[in-house]
Amino acid sequence: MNCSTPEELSRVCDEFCIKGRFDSFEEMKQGNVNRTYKVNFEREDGSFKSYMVQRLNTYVFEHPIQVMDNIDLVTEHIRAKNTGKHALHFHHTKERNTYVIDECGFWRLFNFIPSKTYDICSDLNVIRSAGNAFGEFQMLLSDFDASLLYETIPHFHDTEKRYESLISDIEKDPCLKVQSVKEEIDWLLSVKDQACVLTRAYKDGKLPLRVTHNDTKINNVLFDKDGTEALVVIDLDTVMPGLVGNDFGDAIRFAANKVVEDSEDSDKAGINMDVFKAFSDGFLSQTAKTLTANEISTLAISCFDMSCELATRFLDDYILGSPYFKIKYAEHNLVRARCQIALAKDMLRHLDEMNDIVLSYAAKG
Ligand code: GN1
Ligand code: MG
Repeated sequence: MNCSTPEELSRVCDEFCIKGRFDSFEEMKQGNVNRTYKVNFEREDGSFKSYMVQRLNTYVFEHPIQVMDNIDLVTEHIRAKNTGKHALHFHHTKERNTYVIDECGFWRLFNFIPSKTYDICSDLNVIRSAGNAFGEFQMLLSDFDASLLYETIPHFHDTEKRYESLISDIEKDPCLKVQSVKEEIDWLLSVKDQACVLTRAYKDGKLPLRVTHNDTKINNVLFDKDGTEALVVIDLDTVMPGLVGNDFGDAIRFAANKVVEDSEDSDKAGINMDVFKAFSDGFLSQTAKTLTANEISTLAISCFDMSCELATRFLDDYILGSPYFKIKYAEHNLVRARCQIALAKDMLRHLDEMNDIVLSYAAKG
């Protein structure tokens, strides 16, 4: 059934009691798991208002109501702090639910915020602001009771478990792809110990759990229309207990890569050290005071670890026939994996330099 039709979207908006005439919609292509649409309504006074309608991927999020419960609690906590910043506003149905379930799946709706987002950006002020926004987000939740949160995707950033899944799927090889990706597999397995440093340090009791965002791609920060001021951190589906290195490392592997995440030019992938510096500056200006020495010492390696984790996930999904990440063509996940591997290799070459930068900004913060 085609769920990307004006009729279906208009029906969903109706359930959320949106007033006015459904005018038009467009699908937003950024996310790799959920489907997102901007819908435009004409109100009685002739003005237009837009909303974001999202169909949650229930293959990825098996308990979508728990996802919404988490978001409710987290946004409420942030709103109560009256930072004067934007907050995500989810609409309710007549039954006071923040979701609608129909034949197409699980829907939610939130206000559209006129804004600009970046997939890749060389403006260091923007990067610093993004670092600041993710650091601030974590600080706003530093007094939030983590035991109230569901673990929406168990073991989400457990890199060891991600490796275990890859290894077990290599053995099954359901789509007969393994032979063709031997080089990628061999490299990922050869760096397994280093890729799991962050996960191991946590399991050995050396790192505290915090409430983290867990999906800190720079396009999850909305900037104002000029593109300079960070307005709000979005995509709260994976807010869960986690490690500071998960947020820092994930942000760097996305924002500081010289090419986009799914670039076919993987030989051009690598870490842009200016972006690394600017993001570290912003992030640590917010968080340094609260971080332990162990946490600080794992930030640089966390970038390598998160790049390997994502490479493992993309490659695993490719081996399974891509049931998880949205793909635009058959080899898309393999291309993504190769790009993360090339980035990770370059990070290894810069690891000492990255560590020094982290230490210097941590000392300033
Ligand atoms: C997914 O859909 P999106 O872009 O928000 C994924 C992240 C990955 C990212 C890679 C729930 O995020 O973990 O880092 O793709 N989200 C989930 O681009 O798996
Ligand atoms: Mg996400």
